[in-house]
Amino acid sequence: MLSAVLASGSLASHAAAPELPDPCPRPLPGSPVPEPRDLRSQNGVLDLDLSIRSHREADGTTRYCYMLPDGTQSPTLRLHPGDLLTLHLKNELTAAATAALQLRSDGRTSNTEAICRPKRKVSADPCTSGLMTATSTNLHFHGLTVPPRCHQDDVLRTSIQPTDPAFEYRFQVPRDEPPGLYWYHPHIHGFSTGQVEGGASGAMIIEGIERANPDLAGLPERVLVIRDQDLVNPNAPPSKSEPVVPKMLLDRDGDAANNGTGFGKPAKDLSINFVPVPYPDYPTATITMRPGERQLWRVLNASAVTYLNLAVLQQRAPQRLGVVAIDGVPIKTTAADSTAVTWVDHIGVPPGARVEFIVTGPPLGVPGLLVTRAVDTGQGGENDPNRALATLTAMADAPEPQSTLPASSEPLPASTRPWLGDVTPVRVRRLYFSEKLEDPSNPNSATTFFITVDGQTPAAFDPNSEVPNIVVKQGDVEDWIIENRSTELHAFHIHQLHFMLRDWSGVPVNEPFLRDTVNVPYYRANSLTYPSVRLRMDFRDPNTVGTFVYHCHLLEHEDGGMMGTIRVEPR
Ligand SMILES: [Cu+2]
Repeated sequence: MLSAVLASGSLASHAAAPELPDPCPRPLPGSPVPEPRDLRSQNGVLDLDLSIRSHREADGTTRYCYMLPDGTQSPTLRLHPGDLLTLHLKNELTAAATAALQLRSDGRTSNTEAICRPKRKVSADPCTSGLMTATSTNLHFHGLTVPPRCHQDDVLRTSIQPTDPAFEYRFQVPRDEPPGLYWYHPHIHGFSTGQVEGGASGAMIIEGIERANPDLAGLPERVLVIRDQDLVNPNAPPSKSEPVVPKMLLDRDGDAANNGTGFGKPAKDLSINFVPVPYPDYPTATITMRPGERQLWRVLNASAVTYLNLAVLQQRAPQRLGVVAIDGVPIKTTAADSTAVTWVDHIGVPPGARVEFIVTGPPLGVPGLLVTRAVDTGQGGENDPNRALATLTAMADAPEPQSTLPASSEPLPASTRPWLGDVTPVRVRRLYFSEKLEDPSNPNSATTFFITVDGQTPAAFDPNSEVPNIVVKQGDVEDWIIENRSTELHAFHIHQLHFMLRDWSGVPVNEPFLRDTVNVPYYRANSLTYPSVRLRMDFRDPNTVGTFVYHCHLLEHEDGGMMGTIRVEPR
């Protein structure tokens, strides 16, 4: 090193400080879709060190990166049911970078919550401090039925500061956890949007989906994480190839509002495995496949606020997608119907949700396209227009994805509990989503977001409250009817458990799989009733004992108060 310096001349000639390498490097638009690194459990244990870093970009946005010690970002954590996860999370967030959360270069705040400090005694203990600042962080393991306790999956009190040593997460994946796609992300109330939009998220796979569905044995598998982020070109007009749309309005969160046409400026840009696909021209990322090859695509919508409606096109014609699992839970098979594949030509994925489906590679010379179709989020919702994400190109020598499902294995043991749909609920509860403008005459004034148990007074989530909104006995199964009294779509999510969608606005659906996140349709000003979903909630698992949260998975709404607490008491 010294000889290199001497050879290049005098040290005094280095006037400017050397450029530091970008601590959160990301691929360029149009890049091949990279696969996240797989970290697999060995002998029943997956042990890793992970750091979270922040980096302020020239445009004023802040990136958040989960990093392994070697600089790999957002690895996929792969464990089998019954395996132990030990994860040491080091908070390396910097105040200078996160200051960008408060004010962007275009003058808008990208995270409207001020720094909140709980009134109760502040403790330095990361298990109890509950601190909510832009440099606080923690982890939620979305979808897993792991106890809501510190070091496992608690987000109400657990808060790790940059001054803390690496914090250990340590839990066993339940032996009966359904095999499928789960994920991890930070969950500090008031700051979830900024951290998740900045890129703090990663996939988790509970192995063995081919044991639930033998049709999948031997298939190459590809993990696709779709994230959203602030617009790269916020002031650009829409592409000339698009139909002309009404003048852009902003919604209550300051994002481009739904204009009802399926076109125009989106609320957020999307990326696919961190390859950005920015408005207005949507330069696609690229995926190569062998012609006609079947692959299992495991798709996570890790967006903070963007709904997806995925389709694969060939020459504009939608291709059949064989859906095998939603939210980590394989579609239920019975003896009479052993091939649990539901064929669709598009599939909706709310923020936080996952979908796993079989895709067939296009023939040689026929280009394919992965797109998200427009989602009608309601008059008060964000604009989620039609846009392309990735081109699919058939190549005879395309490299295979890095992971392939085992060619054969033992079928999963039958569940020890009756199917949720066959259990009679012990009670019915009613909840509703609603919003309140600070100035009712100004649709752009600040909005408070509520999720309220019917009969209680609507109140934004209060981190200081020790009184849960709902108390349940472990072992019970309940039906929850969740209404939407606002004019925008919301996505109901509850930690620690899955539920079954029974009715969709009064129409029975009785889905043969479970979810942990579901859309609740929006209210139209002229309708006589509020739209609702009816969910069968499963508190039978002893791991659900404790206090945890349910909320809207549009994180701007969650940060804005749309969250409540539930305590599951031991039987
Ligand atoms: Cu919402």
